[in-house]
Amino acid sequence: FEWQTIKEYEDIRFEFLEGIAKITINRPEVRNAFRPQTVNEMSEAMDYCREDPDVYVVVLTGEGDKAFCSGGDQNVKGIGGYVGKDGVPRLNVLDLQKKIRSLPKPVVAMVNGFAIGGGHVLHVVCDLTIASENAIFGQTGPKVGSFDAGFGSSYLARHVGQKKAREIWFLCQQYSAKEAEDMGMVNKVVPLDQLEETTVEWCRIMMQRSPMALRMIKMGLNAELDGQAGIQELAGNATLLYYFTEEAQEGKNAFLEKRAPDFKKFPKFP
Ligand code: 2NE
Repeated sequence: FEWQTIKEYEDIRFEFLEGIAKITINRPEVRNAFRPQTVNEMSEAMDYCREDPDVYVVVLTGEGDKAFCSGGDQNVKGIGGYVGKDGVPRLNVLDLQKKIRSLPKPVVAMVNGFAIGGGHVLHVVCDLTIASENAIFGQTGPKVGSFDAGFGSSYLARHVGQKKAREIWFLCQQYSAKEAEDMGMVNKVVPLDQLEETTVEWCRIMMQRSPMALRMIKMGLNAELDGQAGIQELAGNATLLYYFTEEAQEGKNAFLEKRAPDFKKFPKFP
């Protein structure tokens, strides 16, 4: 595939192909672990994907054939979080998780190797996961002095069930792609040399579907789990659709024309 660079970054590659934006964590020397800068760059790329009408689907992956992402970069873990160039400890990956979840377009994790720790959580929060046969999944938090009791646990439990989620976190063992698929946290497993081809094929299929329908389904599935924040997002999308109606336009026009609105003429569906 001939991916075109959207923007040059230090820690990630950000590329485009036929409506698909691909974000590749590009730190293979640390198994694609993220530092605050990596997360900031991914966040900016996600914002671009949200705003650009030419982007239909986002793919998240890691450079090389060894790792998708190995979580937070332990070399820069300070007290209170991961320390960036500004010297401030942060856990800014939590904001990125929320961005992936609320992006009104499908996000696909293309897992090409280890998805471990915070890297495992990143695939969990993506809408779909396609993995290569060599991919390995797992949590390490309780082994290395960390944990993610947010999406990394509760949303994971929605995929694999409470017992398995507790096993994954309490034992910190590694699981093959096949085991991850059997548990329900991976959609499809393919040989490594077919990973990108399959991912692009799935993206092309989704791009033939109605973007608004996919958007509403994503928001509805989120809303069931996300409480008031989830309802707020689903409601925002309902408002967006309402603005398309003549009924909504009548309200605004009446205000601007300094007259009483006439809502009686609009149909009331059963
Ligand atoms: C990923 C894994 C299983 C790979 O193992 P292997 O045997 O294939 O590679 P190796 O030799 O362990 O790693 C290769 C190089 O990458 C570095 C290693 O230190 C090593 O460096 P050199 O010895 O070649 O210099 N590396 C790998 N992962 C790194 C990391 N996360 N940070 C810094 N350097 C890393 C194996 O490497 C592994 O288990 N890695 C650690 C996974 C881990 O514990 N991640 C942090 C979990 S906590 C977290 O991510 C988190 C959270 O819990 C809550 C909020 C936010 C983040």
